[in-house]
Amino acid sequence: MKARIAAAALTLLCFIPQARTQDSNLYWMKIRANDKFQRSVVADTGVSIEAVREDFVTATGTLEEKEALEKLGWVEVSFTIGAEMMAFPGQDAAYHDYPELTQKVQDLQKTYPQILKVTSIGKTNENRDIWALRISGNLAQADNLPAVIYMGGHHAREHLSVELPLFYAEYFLSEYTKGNPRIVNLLNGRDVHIIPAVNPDGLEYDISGGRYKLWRKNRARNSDGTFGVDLNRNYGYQWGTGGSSSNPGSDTFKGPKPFSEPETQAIKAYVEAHQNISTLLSFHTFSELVLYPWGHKYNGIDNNRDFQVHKVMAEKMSEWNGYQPMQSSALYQASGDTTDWSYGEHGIVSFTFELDPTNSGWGGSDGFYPGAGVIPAVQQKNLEPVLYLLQYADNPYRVLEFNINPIP
Ligand code: 0X9
Ligand code: ZN
Repeated sequence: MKARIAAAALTLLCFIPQARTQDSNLYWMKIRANDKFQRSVVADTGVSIEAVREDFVTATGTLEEKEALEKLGWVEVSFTIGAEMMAFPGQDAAYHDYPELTQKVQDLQKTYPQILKVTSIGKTNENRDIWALRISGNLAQADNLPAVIYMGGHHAREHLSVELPLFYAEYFLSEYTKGNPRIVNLLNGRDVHIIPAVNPDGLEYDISGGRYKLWRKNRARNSDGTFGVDLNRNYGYQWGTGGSSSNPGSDTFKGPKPFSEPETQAIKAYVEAHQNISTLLSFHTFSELVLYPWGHKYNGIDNNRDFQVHKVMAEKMSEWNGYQPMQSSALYQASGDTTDWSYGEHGIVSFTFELDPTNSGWGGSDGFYPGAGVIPAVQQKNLEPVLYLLQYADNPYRVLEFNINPIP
């Protein structure tokens, strides 16, 4: 028996994947496996085992993984998981999976071509487009207008963080078109960038098989056979200086080098190409916090004006959403996050929101899946902070004029 397992393992080890296939389908499989050793061989291919029975398992995996198992002759049944099976667990259907997000973005482009330009800013490991929406009342001149960038979905399981930027995109577009004077005035003088899902591979993996997986990272294939890099540890400012892991299997794996990942490379290139960006907001979940740099060290930002502008804006935004404002490292030290890089490298006034719920209300990891019922209220309570960052993008330091007492 052991010899057979060793042979099977060897066959798998010798299976050299062909050049990356364009097939990004996910496959459901019933796989013959009689004991824990055979199940480990199955798991080692990278498939996600969903159910274990006496003499078989069910699992989901990629074409490559399916082919590896077929070589062993262990696959009894397989079929492609269709779009409807990739969707969120039933009760959370209001959240957007990646096909729905793509459809939504394309629909918005068709409805609002005068004020919206949708682009793909890069491809993920699994060949998905990372969508960026650029919105302005003056798209032709947008490069010369003050700009803000909103992002969501760095972390796979933080689905609420995708629903906010997507909602604000539609809110801006529809309110502008309806003639809401506040939004018309703002958008005529601003350039808005929205990247609702930075990590679409992770998003899809987290919901694949109709069951949440508490997945955090992207879906990079690491050198040791594990999957995923923590995108919020992969940005290249003071990368790897604390609060991130060198172990590829860790949930906070920083990656083999700064900006090793297609997702962070795409954000880097996009921000560098839009030098007019002056304010940034990266949505995460959960804990109800408004965070600002630094994250990689306990000291505050040295430049007092820069420190003050972050502190004052964070405190102002907290009045609207009721979240707690604090320096990121006061939560915990972590290097390689988005906002340390965007402020440290580009001087962008940068915030991370940890959305609802609080730790106390839900406890444990349930907080990543608060249900669809919370979506509208969280979108509403964060609307004023979002508009505030848009309004002050022309010169965020204006907020200091009426907040800092003159030196006597
Ligand atoms: O750890 C993170 O990346 C963020 N929290 S989450 O639960 N969404 O994973 C917080 C990032 C804040 N930055 C630092 N603490 N450096
Ligand atoms: Zn997060």
